[in-house]
Amino acid sequence: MRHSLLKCCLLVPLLAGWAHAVPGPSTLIANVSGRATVNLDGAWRTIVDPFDNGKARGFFRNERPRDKSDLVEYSFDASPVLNVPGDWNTQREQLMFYEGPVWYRREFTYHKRANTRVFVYFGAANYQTAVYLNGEKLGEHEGGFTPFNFEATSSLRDGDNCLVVEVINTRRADAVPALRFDWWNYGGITRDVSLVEVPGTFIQDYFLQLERGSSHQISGWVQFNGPLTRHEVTIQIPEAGVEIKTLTTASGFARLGFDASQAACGRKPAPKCGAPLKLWSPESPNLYRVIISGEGDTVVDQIGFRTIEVQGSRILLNGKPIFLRGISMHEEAPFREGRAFSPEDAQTLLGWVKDLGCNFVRFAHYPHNENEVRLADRMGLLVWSEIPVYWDIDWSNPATLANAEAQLRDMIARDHNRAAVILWSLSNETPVKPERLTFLKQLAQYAREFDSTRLITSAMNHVDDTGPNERTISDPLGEALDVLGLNEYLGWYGGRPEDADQMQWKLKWDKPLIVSEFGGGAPYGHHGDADERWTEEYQENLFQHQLGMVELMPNLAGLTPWVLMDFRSPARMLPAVQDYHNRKGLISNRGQRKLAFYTLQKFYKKLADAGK
Ligand code: GCB
Repeated sequence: MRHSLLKCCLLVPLLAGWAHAVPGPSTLIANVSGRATVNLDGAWRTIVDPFDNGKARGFFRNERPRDKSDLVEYSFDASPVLNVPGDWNTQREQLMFYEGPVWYRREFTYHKRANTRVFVYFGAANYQTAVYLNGEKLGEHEGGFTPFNFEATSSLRDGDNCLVVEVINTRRADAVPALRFDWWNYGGITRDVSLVEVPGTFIQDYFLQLERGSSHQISGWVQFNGPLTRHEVTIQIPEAGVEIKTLTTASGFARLGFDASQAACGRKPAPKCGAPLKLWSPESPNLYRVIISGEGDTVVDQIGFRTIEVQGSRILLNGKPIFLRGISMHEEAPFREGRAFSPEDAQTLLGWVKDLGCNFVRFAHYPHNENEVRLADRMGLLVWSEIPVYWDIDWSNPATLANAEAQLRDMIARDHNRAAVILWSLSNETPVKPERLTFLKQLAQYAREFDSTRLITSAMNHVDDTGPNERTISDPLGEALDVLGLNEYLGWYGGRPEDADQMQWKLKWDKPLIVSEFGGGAPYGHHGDADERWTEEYQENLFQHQLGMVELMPNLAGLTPWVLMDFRSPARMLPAVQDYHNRKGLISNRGQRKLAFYTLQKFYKKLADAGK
């Protein structure tokens, strides 16, 4: 669990030569939407700075000429605005292909309050961010899809304040992801920004989940932040009759463990004594109101309780085998294009996932915004969540490993109380070589230390041809995973769709298998013969043959075909067909459903009717 990792991170620098690059424990404040916040979204003044002059020239000071002879060679006041949240690429035509630094400025009025600490919280900014408040640097963050926060208490003024943020989306060989990936490199402050107000000592994070295999034993922890003394902490789950009190250690950490069905027993009155927990599942996504309080701070969350395990080739949800009827999706905005960020975007996208007949969704290829995960919790959609360790990256670089670990840590820290999330994915289509295996095994170990309750997976694409029409999944990474993910594009990147009818599959491990990708591209409305590339008929035919094949694959526990909706990609240049879009969506970026949508919908209905 995370706490043991806190200790191990402190020790690691002494033990390993590269350890200077290992990040410390997450500093994220959990459940920001459940706190007092001041929203800073809206129109921010912006300066596009392709040569990164702003650092040396002190843009973070937001200067104005003091008199008419003064030289100040920039002006936020006179510069155009960009909306936050939002990528810059789709807000200004000139910025569609831009990769580089952009400076953002937001002025706001704030009235300071006694005994209140204030943090500035970013849902995400792609990719590298530096944050300055009233000319003082609060901190830097790397990684385009995970949240971060910096304490602002001592730099905040009572009255007028000025927040300046530099965001750089330049790709780098040592970054995560690195130089090549098949999605648009949307830059900017892509998710909400807020000030979070908390008491001097506050509940920074908590983790409450059913123990693996138990329908009633809840375990976890609470971590306070503030002057280090022992605190009393109270956990209440009123609808389950739970009220537990415990003391933290001197470092503000409390480990929890209680039997939820027995928690009310011994109290008077005790109407819930012995009552089983109403477990969370896709059929009944039951969320409990959970109240955590101590030292004058209170946080309220909605938490579902369920177990997720592997038994041989099967995935068990609440002790029963489940087949994951899923789809992969990008965080791409429906209808308007660009990065999705809002509750409305989430409602549209996950509404389509539900219409397909899914009980599962793969958030590819990076952690998606919290609105999506929270909605999945309420809708009863199981989630695969992934970090952007994608294709080839700088496997031997300790800083790259530390970066991937920090993204993994913060993805888990943000969502570890969401019942919907059952799988943490470490990587997508990474090449088989020893340094990559060492890297990913290390990440697998970290993931299990951060969260021992969920399953670990990766989308692999390495297969061996082990006979005529026989392929074996034998990537050595499989050994480190709980669930194997396979991306295979038979009928699109090699062979014909009909070849799937003869193909036999073998696995090196007796573990559950999710076919995490297959598909083919077709712009909506482009019709022709089933053997004509880029037609809806080709895509439909490919899905028909793929579904026939995967149904017979050994250990098949789920599917997430590629992909829910068309998305922008710099790698997809074919004029009139792609126009810089990956067209493998079952739905176009304008919301039109292609023929293959109905093929998959019919297949999932058949499975659901058969009780799968
Ligand atoms: C893949 C990748 C995905 C691509 C997709 C494609 O294997 O995982 O990111 O977009 O194939 O369309 O080729």
